[in-house]
Amino acid sequence: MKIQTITTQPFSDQKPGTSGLRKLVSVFQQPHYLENFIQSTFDSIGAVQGQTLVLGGDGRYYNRPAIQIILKMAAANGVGHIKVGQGGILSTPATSCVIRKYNAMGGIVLSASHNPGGPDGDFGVKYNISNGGPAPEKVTEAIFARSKVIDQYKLLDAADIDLDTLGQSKMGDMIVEVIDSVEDYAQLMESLFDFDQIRQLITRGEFRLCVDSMHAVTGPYAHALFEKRLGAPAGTVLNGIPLEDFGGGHPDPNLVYAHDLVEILFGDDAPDFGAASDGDGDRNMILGRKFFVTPSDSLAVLAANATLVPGYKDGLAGIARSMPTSQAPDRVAAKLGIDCYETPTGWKFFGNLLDAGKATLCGEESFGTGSNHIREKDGLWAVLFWLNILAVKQKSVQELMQEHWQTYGRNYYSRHDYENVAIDRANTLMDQVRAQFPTMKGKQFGAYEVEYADDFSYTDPVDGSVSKNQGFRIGFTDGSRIVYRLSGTGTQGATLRVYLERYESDPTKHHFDAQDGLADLIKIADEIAQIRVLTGMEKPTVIT
Ligand code: VG1
Ligand code: CO
Repeated sequence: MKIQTITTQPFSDQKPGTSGLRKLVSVFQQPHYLENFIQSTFDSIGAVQGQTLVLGGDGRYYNRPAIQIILKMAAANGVGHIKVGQGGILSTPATSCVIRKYNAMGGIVLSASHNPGGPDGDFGVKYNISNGGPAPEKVTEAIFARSKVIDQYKLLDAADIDLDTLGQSKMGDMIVEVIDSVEDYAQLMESLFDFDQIRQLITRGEFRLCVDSMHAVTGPYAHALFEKRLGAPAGTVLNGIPLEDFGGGHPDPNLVYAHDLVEILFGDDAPDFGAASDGDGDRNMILGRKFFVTPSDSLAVLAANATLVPGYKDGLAGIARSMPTSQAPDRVAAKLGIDCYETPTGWKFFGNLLDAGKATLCGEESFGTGSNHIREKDGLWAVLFWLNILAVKQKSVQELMQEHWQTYGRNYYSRHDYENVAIDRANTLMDQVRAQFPTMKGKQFGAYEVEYADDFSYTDPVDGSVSKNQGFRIGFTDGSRIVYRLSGTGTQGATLRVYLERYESDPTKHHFDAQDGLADLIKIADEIAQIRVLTGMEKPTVIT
């Protein structure tokens, strides 16, 4: 078999965002586009010769052709062994699990996560390092730098691999091993949670659950875990077959896009528990009967009850949350006497804290929760964690949440997204907010007085690396906050994210809908940033 060296020209737009490189499928399908990015990756991660890599994706359109191309490039670049998920399927958390379990050098995940798929949808590529986590900024910057000057890539002239049959074969000198997509991950879950106790809860007939895989990657995992290993009735998993276009849906587990599940959980005769996950399986939404759990609260509840779960029975070293995530977990950390770290948005910033043993649980407001069991957020792990706690406590989701608020107070929280805003308008808006920083302190907005206004910058406590420009924070003297950020995962126009948070200690005021509880701050956010005027939008496109 012959190694071809193919001449190419750089593309200028291969800068990875919050989580890998995401573009329209049609962009990735341009000649040399995917190849350039993959070769830039191989050129930037250190010697790959003889190394083991993990490869898989969320099953979206272009997953299989991309895998065949990457296999041929890996073989041509001298990779020794590739573990690829059967049918090209590996969820993001499963990839992280496999990298760690087999001491691989790293892995490539083909996913644009919660972005829509299909020929007109998005595709994405992210590289994970040997700890199983997303490549840190110094690696993604090196890949981008390389992509700007690349002039050739290597490809083995070989036949496609059969991705559907388990087992090993050879491509040139490289071993290609098609692995069961679920097994390693399911074993890890069994090692962390009390499956017997969860099984008792969900098979005794009084407790019903419903898990929506949104026709994305978690289908096979959810079937294997909930229906096979835990004995939930067939039909517990909805939309459990991964489809290349996610059935035309938007695989984003929130109240807007997971509407099938929301209808069931808020309908008559609703089950006790509902959960959904995203395209690549790293996000989760938790619902009780007619009850929604805010992701920030979910992290706080898991932290407060962690010792009830076998994998965490010895307690937590610390908690980490992304900056825009509510401060509900901070209150739990304070009570437990452990540190709570505040990082920029994106899971890559948790890696060092987890590796250094400073944090055990991590979370983001964007429906992401995880722990030191892997180095990615993990949707089904969060669902199992909740079920394990409910099985021990014998309480409903709503009771558990309300008791939590009684103990810690409630952090009213919401995120308002304005999608597909013209990029220059979004930049103008951000510039105008930034221009107000010097005169903000002490300013009064209704009952709220500004305590600080800044552009969040993070110094990693482990390696000292500094990440600047991570979002604007306006903090008020009562602890309330408004945060403005532009998304780093969208592929069309700009997405403005406005994060709103207010703390309420009085238990008689914990029952409001979040939008009502935050009404004043929502107005102030518009007053400061002139959102309606500058975006031309009367209201957000998505509220979570
Ligand atoms: C969004 C979320 C962020 C998350 C990222 C990747 O990023 O806000 O919290 O880590 O998506 O999640 P942004 O830059 O668009 O706000 V996933 O499930 O797409 O890997
Ligand atoms: Co995701």
